[in-house]
Amino acid sequence: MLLENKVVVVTGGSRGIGRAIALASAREGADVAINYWGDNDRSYGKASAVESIVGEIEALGRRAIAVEGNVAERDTGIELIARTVDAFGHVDVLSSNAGICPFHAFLDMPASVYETTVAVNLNGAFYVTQAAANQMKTQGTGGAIVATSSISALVGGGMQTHYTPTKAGVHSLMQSCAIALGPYGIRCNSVMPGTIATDLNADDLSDTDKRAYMEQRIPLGRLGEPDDVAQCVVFLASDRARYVTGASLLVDGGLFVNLQ
Ligand code: RM4
Repeated sequence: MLLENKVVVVTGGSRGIGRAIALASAREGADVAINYWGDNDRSYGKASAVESIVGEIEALGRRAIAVEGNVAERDTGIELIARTVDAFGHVDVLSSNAGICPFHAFLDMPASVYETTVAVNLNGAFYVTQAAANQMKTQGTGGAIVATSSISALVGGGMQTHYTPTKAGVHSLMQSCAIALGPYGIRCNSVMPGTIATDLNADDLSDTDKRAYMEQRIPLGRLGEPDDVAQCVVFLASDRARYVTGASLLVDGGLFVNLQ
């Protein structure tokens, strides 16, 4: 078990990639604290997304708590870590995963769309990372922080002018935190998912031409699945990556390198 008896905190952990990270962590022996913001997703049957992910983790014999909060607000990260320590006694891993991508044209983008995307994706990552790192420093036994950046940290999107800078910022945040936190034995890395089929891009990919275009651009021939990313997060969080910090791992089926 790669995360035996570890305590893993996952922001945006009730759906999409975050849900897969929470489940993969539990399968590898971790107890999990899930942050979420809003719980109106009924695609998991009668139970809400939060109820169902907590139930799935507990069915694996691991413990789970769910803490609601908007990561864009600094106190959310502080409260999330405090609730985790209250429940499980310590924090070993942070998956800073929460993010939004409301596709929108650049020229008429309202300030609210831009500012909310920056607040959730970048400010949120900063605040939660800071809260987790302070707890890990206090514990004195190191830790691992894995942020969900994106292929979009490296390349652009015409409908993502607000979004791609935040993912580049998350990538850079991990690089700088690797330096700042290395002395405490805290490793900081990012994953860079390509096009992963989640509710984040369900509307965008409901355009069958767009979906077909993306699929044919990917050398492995398929869109990614949330667990494709979660497995890489588990690796970076685990002791197998004990000498890896400040790194980023593309999880994109070869999309980034595929010019022709
Ligand atoms: C990713 C990448 C994908 C998009 C999602 C929402 O960073 O840009 O193509 O579908 O964001």
